Amino acid sequence: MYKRFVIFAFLIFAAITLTTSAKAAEKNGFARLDHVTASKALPNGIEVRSGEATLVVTALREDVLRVRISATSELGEDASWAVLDEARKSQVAVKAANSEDAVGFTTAKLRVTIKRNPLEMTITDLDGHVISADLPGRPVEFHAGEFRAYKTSPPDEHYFGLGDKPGPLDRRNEAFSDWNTDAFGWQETTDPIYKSIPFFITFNKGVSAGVFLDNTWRASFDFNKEYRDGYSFGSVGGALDYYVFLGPEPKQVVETWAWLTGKTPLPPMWSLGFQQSRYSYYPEAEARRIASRLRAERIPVDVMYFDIDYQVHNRPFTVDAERFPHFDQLISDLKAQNIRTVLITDLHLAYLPNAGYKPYDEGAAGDHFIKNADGSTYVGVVWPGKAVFPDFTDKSARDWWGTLYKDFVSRGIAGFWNDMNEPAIFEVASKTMPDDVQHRINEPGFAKRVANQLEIHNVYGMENSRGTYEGLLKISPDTRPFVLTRASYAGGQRYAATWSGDNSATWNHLRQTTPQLINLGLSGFAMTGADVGGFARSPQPALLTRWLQVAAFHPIDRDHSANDTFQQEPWENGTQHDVALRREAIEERYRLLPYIYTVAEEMSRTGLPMMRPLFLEFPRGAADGGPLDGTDSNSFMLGDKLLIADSPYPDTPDTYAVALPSVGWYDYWTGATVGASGGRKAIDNTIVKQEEVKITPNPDVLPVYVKAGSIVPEQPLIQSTMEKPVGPLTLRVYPPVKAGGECSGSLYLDDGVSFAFQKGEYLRVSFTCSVGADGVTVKVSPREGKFAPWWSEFAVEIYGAMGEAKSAQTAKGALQTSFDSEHHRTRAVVADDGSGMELKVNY
Ligand code: MIG
Repeated sequence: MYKRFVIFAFLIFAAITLTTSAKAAEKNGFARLDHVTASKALPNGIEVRSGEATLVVTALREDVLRVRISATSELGEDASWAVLDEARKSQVAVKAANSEDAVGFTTAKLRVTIKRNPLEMTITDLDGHVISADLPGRPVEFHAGEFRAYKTSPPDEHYFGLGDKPGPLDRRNEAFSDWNTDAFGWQETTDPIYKSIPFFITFNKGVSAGVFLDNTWRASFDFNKEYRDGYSFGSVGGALDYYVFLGPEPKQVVETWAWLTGKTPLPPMWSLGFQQSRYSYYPEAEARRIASRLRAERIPVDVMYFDIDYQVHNRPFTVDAERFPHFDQLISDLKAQNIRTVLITDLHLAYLPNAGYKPYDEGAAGDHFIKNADGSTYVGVVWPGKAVFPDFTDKSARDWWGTLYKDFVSRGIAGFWNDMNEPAIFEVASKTMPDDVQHRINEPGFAKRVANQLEIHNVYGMENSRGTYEGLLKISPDTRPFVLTRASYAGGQRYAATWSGDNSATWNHLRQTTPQLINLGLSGFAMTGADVGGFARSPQPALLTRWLQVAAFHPIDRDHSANDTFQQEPWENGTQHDVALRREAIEERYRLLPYIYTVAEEMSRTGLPMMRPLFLEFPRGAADGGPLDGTDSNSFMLGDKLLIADSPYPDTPDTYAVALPSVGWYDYWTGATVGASGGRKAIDNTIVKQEEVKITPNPDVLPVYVKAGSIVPEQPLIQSTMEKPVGPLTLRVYPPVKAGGECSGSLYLDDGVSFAFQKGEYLRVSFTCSVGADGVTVKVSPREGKFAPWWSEFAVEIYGAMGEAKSAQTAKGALQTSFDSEHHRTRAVVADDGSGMELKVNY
């Protein structure tokens, strides 16, 4: 009894000692940067001390600043999972600007002023526009590793980004935290969900800036909740390391974000086709039934997905031979039907020692799995039951993971899907790994060390998708990989496309896709989609129809549904009329592929998202200086020419107003001019005032507009990108509404799958048009690049035509034209020999 008491007393003593030392650490970890105690000019910035604490601001470019703050005299390791080395190591010389009250510096574009007492940092452009300013009275504070920075927030400032966090497009009046979470059934108010992208864009009367907190720990953002006139960001650990960069154009901010963290690579063209998925297509006969039905229904499609049930007991990198006795034959038969396959390959490898399961055996032999604090291998329960997890922050584990794809690639699988990589763990309240599991950091540019889950969690999914992407590149160096990931971190666009996870089959979720995919694109992730029709539950026929109509204009168009729902392929659950509308929507996407692919190429070159908010194209489009995309907007742009304007209340028949920037617009379907051009009324629309069209919802027609002054390339209908279109390349010409207005377009094309485009095997053409007193002139530039087109003629369609053209000619002579009064267009077919052409149509 006495002995037991002694042991008990000792345990209590030990516990008290531990808590006291933790308290001491907390006390030591306290710092407040409230006044400048010393400062030192640096060639590329400034170093400031506030007691023990340190603040270093450096200029990476004239318009890009990095701010690093620490509670001590040490800034800590300079490494990043997100920011490219080249960008992080860039620097420009600055000019010190010190006064009695303040220290700071200027670059050619920005001014940094750090008031001495109280310490307050303000960043402005050289005209004095405030880009970022510390909130008075709220200096940066550290408490035992936690920190928070507060900034002023003018009432007319708006915030965008942070990835696909649910809620309205504008982040103002919302607070968020970053902790990658398997959020099945998430709703509009759910936070966090799968991804952590701690980057946002400020927008203030057309002046934009970017703010990026490069912190992988559980970070959080508060916009105007704690302080109506302030926003703040902080984290529970890691470094206070953030970047502030000036637009002023929002497009420049997005491009600079791409400079910092990389661009979405040019995707394989087939990934822009229609994708049919479900949890899950099995057995083999069911997969064949779906493929054949898609073809029989003449629903264009490029991809079918195989979800977890193709595997043996959900063990990644296996194929269930009972369900799929002729798996290889199936893959090649699908290919013969012009359908590629994407396989899910989750990261949780089955814990199966001595069972001949190669991923486990190899991973164990190579010591590639995550460990517990005591050094044993961490085992968590997921789909395969007990599972082990590759240590993706260890380059050798990542490289090994990449080799697991060899077999599937050689069997003809086109793409891979990394799900559950938050990482999701079953049977535990936290839904993820314990905080103290050990991740090895073994990565060029990083100090070799062990980090716990709290630090690595948010970046784990991104490194999983990186392992897949880089592995695929090694296996087939001349094939563009397609990887779809659920979890990621800032910069993850370099490795994978993404989707918004387990949404629901409700009208509100359809509505949510607009702000979610827009914010993802603004956050760097441009190749995105949402489960079309909704994942959880089953859509009403009208919802599935409208969702397929809208998603035809999303970067990724993938119909996917959960295992306990009704079948959700386009022919299911609807009348013949519904099915016809769904088919037409997908067909239109395939006709538009030349434009969509051109937009994708622009994305890969510039970092601009494919799907865009209106304010990105028209930052000064609204009369009050705010973003055009108001809280009740459900509009988005695909590239810079098409505007998709579904109702903000898509389940009601209520008439709604769409704000069209006053540049002139055409109805995509009818060709009629609308809005500011003051022309004819579109079929369903009544012009209310210059900038506004009123739309009465019509289930048959998704409102789509084309910006006046656009030339949009389209192709004849195909059923898959593996088919060559037959016929001319159509150039839809939408003349500017005012004479002398701009009019342009372009086309990019290549083989769609390889990297040959990097060696000149591509084709680029640009188009212009001009409106004169007597007609319209359309010019096509000579072809650039070595890639041979599938067409030999252009079908030029000039919209806005009021009647038959008087004549038409190119340098080679006169041409026949035809007039389509229903679509208000003149059509002429012109041979294309690659040398360019000029067509004049006289009215
Ligand atoms: O726990 O693989 O978000 O798209 O169909 C569910 C089955 C696991 C979640 C994914 C979903 C996928 C499903 N997965």
